[in-house]
Amino acid sequence: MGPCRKFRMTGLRWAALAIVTLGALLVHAYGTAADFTITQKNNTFSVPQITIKVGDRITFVNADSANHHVYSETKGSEFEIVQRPGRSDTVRFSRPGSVEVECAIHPDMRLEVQVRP
Ligand SMILES: [Cu+2]
Repeated sequence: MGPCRKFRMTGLRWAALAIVTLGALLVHAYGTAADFTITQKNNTFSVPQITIKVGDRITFVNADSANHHVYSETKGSEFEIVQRPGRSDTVRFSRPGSVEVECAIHPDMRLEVQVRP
């Protein structure tokens, strides 16, 4: 019983250590995501360019009195949001690279999202 019990305890400790380490890695990988806000006002994005990291989120706010239709056709980062006035929607960017964001209603509206690895 002696050696066997000792072995089991050691195994449990290793398991506990592994769980704690895994948890720390998960927090590092997913817990540091940042949130950004891009407002659409006067048919313009509040900034023409923004740099974020993989996993970060951008909340698009429609502060105009007309609809906006925000979308991206960048491969791997496609999304589409039809927004009534006052609406806000959040998009998570999970692929590194440059993402072109436009509005289907207002062709002059352009936003470049640089997603860093
Ligand atoms: Cu628009």
